[in-house]
Amino acid sequence: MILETYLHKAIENNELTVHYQPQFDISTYRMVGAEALLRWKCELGHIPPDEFIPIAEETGLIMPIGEWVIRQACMDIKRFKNKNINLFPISVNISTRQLMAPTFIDRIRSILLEEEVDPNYLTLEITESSFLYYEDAKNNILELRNLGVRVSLDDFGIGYSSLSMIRNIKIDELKIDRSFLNDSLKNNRVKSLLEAIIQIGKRINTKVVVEGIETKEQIELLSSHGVYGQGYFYSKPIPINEFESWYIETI
Ligand code: G
Ligand code: G
Ligand code: MN
Ligand code: NA
Repeated sequence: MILETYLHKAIENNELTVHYQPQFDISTYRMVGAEALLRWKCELGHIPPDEFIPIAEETGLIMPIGEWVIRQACMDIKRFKNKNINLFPISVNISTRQLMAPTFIDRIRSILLEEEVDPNYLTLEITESSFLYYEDAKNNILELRNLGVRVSLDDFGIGYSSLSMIRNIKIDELKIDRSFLNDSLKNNRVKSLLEAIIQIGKRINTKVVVEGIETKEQIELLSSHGVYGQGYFYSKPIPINEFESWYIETI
């Protein structure tokens, strides 16, 4: 597989970058956090994560690459701290294989110490597929939360056992998959379901982030629900320098 050959060299060739997409409190329009999203540009051009993340997962390259993203996010938090810029939590996507690695918790602890980052500013986004390995996932999530790191359940609602997960494990945040919002304006049943999921999050004191906000109409649908949102309506994922100038202007 040709991509794999290139991916092996991605870190040492400095081909990886992290883009940031801000998250907002929908009712107050305040920025409340950002999601780190990996980007890769090699000799073949820009390769989207949907193409290279699965390869990284199959080959095990997700271990060094995933760690590189976490460190990068922590370095960016530190950079904001050193410039006396108001801090906000940064969310990093974590593959199942990373979460399950026996060394994962230790690596996270070391990175936080080395980069002098308060664990409260790091959120790790996991998906329901991690729960195929229920016992290990549960223990690692518990340990992450004991460290002070926040845990978010990404793409919530499209897995096959969403409710059993939040029944058995305390999670800090639910990110409702963008398909729910997408269908809400054309399908009343989906809209009711979206509102009900938001209520579930609130009732169990879990932050709720609605993904894929693209229009004013969708904002209006959500504005009275006291949730957070993320999507192209606010901003697409952008490079750190662009993000920083934009953030400094808005606070
Ligand atoms: O940013 P974009 O929409 O292109 O991301 C596509 C997919 O790639 C999303 O599902 C996102 O969660 C995933 N992704 C982006 N960055 C990372 C990363 O650093 N690690 C992992 N495991 N997945 C990522
Ligand atoms: O799976 P995950 O939620 O991590 O995926 C995040 C992906 O969603 C990123 O690749 C990001 O580029 C993409 N994304 C962010 N905002 C929007 C949006 O408003 N609409 C669509 N279609 N995709 C979005
Ligand atoms: Mn995500
Ligand atoms: Na998602």
